[in-house]
Amino acid sequence: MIERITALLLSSGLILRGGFDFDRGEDAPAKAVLLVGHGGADYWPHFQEWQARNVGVADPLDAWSLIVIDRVADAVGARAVYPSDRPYLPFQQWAMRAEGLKPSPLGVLMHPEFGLWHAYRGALLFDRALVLGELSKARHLCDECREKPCLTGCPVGAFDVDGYDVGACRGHVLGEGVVCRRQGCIARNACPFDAYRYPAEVQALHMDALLAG
Ligand code: B12
Ligand code: SF4
Ligand code: SF4
Repeated sequence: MIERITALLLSSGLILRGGFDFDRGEDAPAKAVLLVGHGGADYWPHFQEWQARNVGVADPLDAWSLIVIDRVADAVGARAVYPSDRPYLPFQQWAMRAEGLKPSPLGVLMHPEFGLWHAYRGALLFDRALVLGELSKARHLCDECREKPCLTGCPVGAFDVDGYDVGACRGHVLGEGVVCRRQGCIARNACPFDAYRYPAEVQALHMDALLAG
């Protein structure tokens, strides 16, 4: 089934991002979950091609993700859920269990290959166990990073060791923060593990979503 899902996702640029069986007796929405997302911005040309044919659709990235991932869910007998579904589902906690990731000081999970440049577009919930096997521990790149430039990059100090000041960030991005608005978060872009960094136009779309939320 994993091969089937991988093949079904191929034409979207999205990939499977691991999964796990929920523990017996755990308060969980299903018996097992597989996460769908992207490392880097491989999905971008596929999404853009769809968007050109669907001008004016609200929340276009969410709308596109729903079409792609619902189709996969139907094909494999799963139920699809999404990061923006309310109440919010614990996508990052699931990702930590699915891929053995840990958070960066920015809150974004750090991936050993993709760095900070990855995200989740949906999840497939199964009413049966999948028995996926043991997870090997992922290398946590932040442990190897002495300077931690992500913590000093924000012009308004929205990120520090205590967390993320959403109000300060939004205020700057809506006001003087032209660089953040057009090229993405300066703090995130300061991370040296940037082989999969999203192009500026992709970062700008995510920033628009942040401002709208
Ligand atoms: C609400 C939300 C926001 C809010 C507020 C965040 C906050 N501090 O409360 C806003 C709109 C500000 C936001 C911003 C961003 N977000 Co956001 N956000 C969410 C959302 C929809 C819900 C979070 C939640 O409450 N979950 C419910 C709880 C129960 O789940 P959880 O797994 O336990 O939640 C964890 C997070 O809340 C995390 N956390 C705590 N503080 C912060 C701060 C930041 C910046 C992040 C990323 C996470 C984080 O700790 C919790 C415990 O593990 C999630 C999707 C989701 N469903 O989780 C995305 C999500 C966490 N966001 C994500 C991202 C990438 C971002 C941004 C970096 C980029 C963007 N989308 O523009 C920005 C960061 C700001 C910037 N300067 O660029 C990704 C993280 C992916 C990853 N690689 O880890 C997620 C998973 C969405 C996705 N599609 O993949 N976000
Ligand atoms: S700059 Fe260093 S500490 Fe910050 S996210 Fe990147 S690797 Fe982690
Ligand atoms: S988007 Fe700009 S203001 Fe917000 S945290 Fe990143 S660098 Fe700071």
